[in-house]
Amino acid sequence: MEVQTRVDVFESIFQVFLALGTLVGVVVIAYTMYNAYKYRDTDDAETDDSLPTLGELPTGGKGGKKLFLSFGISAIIVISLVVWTYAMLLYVENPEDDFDEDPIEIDVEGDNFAWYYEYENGVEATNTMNVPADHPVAIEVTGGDVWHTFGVTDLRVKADAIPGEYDETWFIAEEAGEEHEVECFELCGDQHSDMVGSVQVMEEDEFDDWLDDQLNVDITLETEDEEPVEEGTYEITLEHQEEDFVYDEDDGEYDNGTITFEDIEQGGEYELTIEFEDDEYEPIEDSINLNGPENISETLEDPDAEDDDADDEEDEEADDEADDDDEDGGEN
Ligand SMILES: [Cu+2]
Repeated sequence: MEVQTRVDVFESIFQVFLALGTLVGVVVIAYTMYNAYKYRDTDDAETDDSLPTLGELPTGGKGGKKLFLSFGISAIIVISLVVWTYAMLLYVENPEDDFDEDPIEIDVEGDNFAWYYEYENGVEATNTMNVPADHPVAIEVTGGDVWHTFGVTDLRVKADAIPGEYDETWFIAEEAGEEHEVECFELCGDQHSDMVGSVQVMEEDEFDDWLDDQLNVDITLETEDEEPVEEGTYEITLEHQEEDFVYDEDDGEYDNGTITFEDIEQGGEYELTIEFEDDEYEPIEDSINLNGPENISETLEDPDAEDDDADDEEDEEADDEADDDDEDGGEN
């Protein structure tokens, strides 16, 4: 069975109710008009026995059969509608068993009039959410400051974004290349109406490439004179702080002073260490937060030049003091 999207579900509920409502309306209005015409005022009213008169009890009920039949049919229609609609809504609430592929999961946070998204691999995005076409997307929505509501009318998505609470919902965007507007559906402050974003639908391959490309790191190494470091070898390690992901390289060589990691699978907080052959430079230890393409630049220090550094720092402090004096002078 073809997986139904939220749009399909709500569309069919709407169509069925519209069709039945129209049918009942047409029957009731037509029968009313028919009787109004049939019993219209003509001049021979006094002589016509078939006209109803005031206070006359209805006849021809066939011992309640007519009444029973009309109530019965109404009850069957109403109960079927309730059962069918309820089944459709149960599917909307809990569709996972019907999906033929695992949904991609995205955490959504509404905060300070903007929307923040985080994908399973730790990639983060703001306001624009990229999703693959024709693939279920499961979202978990929360709020950072006040009550917001994540809403995408085109996709029939509406989920409260409340601090400390997590509202789960899902959607399927069918057409690649389409863009659906995200709005805040909860009056949340003076920039409420600017709290907009979009859902960008991509081909599945395109989406996978995009997501992989988000975790590229370029590390540029420079000397203190801001010259790129081109020679020598190094050992580099990127280690995830919470999970078991380690990326490393021994005997690495620079490409234009840059070290590139392209195959990182998980974003998050990493500890970066670089050691240089023969202690040519001071080892580097840094922590970096990876949640998108990252360009990091590290300045290498010559271990023999430590004394010079100390002098430099003193010089800088002296400069700062001189600057402060200037500013004070300016204000007065
Ligand atoms: Cu809001």
